[in-house]
Amino acid sequence: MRTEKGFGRASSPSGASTGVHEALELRDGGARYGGKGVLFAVKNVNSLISKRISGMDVSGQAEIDRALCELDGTSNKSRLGANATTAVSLAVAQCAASERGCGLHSILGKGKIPAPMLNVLNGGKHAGNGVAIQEFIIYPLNFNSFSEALCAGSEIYHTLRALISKKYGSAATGLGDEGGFAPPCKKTEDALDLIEASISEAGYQKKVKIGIDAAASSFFSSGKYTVDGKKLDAKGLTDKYISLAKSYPIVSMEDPFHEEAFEDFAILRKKLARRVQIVGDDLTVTNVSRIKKAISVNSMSSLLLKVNQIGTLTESLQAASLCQRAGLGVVVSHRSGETEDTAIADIAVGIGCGQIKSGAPCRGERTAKYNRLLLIESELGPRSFAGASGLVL
Ligand code: 2PG
Ligand code: MG
Repeated sequence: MRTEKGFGRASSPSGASTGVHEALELRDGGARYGGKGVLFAVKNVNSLISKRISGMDVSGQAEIDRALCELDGTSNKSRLGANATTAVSLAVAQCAASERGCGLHSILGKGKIPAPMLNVLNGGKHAGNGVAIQEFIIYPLNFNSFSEALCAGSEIYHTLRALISKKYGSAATGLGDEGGFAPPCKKTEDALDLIEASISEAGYQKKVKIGIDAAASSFFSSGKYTVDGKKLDAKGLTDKYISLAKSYPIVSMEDPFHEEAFEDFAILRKKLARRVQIVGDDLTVTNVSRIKKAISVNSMSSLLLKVNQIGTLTESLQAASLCQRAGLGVVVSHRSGETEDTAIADIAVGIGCGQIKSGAPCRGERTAKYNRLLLIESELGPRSFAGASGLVL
């Protein structure tokens, strides 16, 4: 995106474990790139979208995003592709910031640096290890600055690598999609034991907590959840989560049930009230109407926010502010298929939500976001670190 005084560049990520209600990511099909090409989406940017928004003022993000939605005309961006609209929408925001000579975060608002949620052990659709739970997250929140929190996260990550190598052999230290290790753990508890041991071996027991993203739709079929070799109904899985929360310092659970299970989310949320944050991702897909339902049923304490689930920055900001007005938290998130784009770091700072999920402290597309946050912290100062304040229990 170019204007007389500004320049903005952005790209759209992709998810392996997408919610069925997400906006459509337009792929070409056919043989090229195994069907995953994006020539149609690119053509939409260069023709339809370009024609519609050329000449508009980049400081009017909401008007441009409205124009994108109208031009698309569908409920799920299936005409233009949410990958096309996401990249354009974020490029507009970057261009507006560049016109004003400042970082994207400062045109969005508050300036609070989020605590990082680092996915250090991968399972589910992000790994081939047979572990049902998709993400095991370390959450360094009791620190005075983002840089100290990230340093602790990195030390724990490398301690974990050594423990995995000792237990399963060095061949088991290969990485999953989000840069976390993907060892062949037999049970959920094996993964949590390793993580708990690496936190304490690195010396951070009091300062670092644990989170999980079950992404439970991926192991749900015919009314049952297949976890650790057992088939559980919602009640059985609820009991399992409660027992895990008793045994480990878990403070956050994302998508504990499948993507239509608003009521089961609400039951777990009530049972773990004031102890564990319940996060909606596939459940709510950054979509205001699904979020309204989740709020009315009391399904979640926080929203997982992914711009490409809905397709424009404005709609994502609306989703965040709906949650914040309702007293819910927000976790800004990367996708398993990421690019080097760093806009989500700025969005998390700008909306002041206090929590960001960007994978392990490893692989360039993950560290790009954490490095961007280090840079923002050097601008805003360590006192702008949110610490534990973003966590909504
Ligand atoms: C999730 C995300 C990101 P994916 O489920 O929260 O961690 O994974 O991009 O595969 O949906
Ligand atoms: Mg998720």
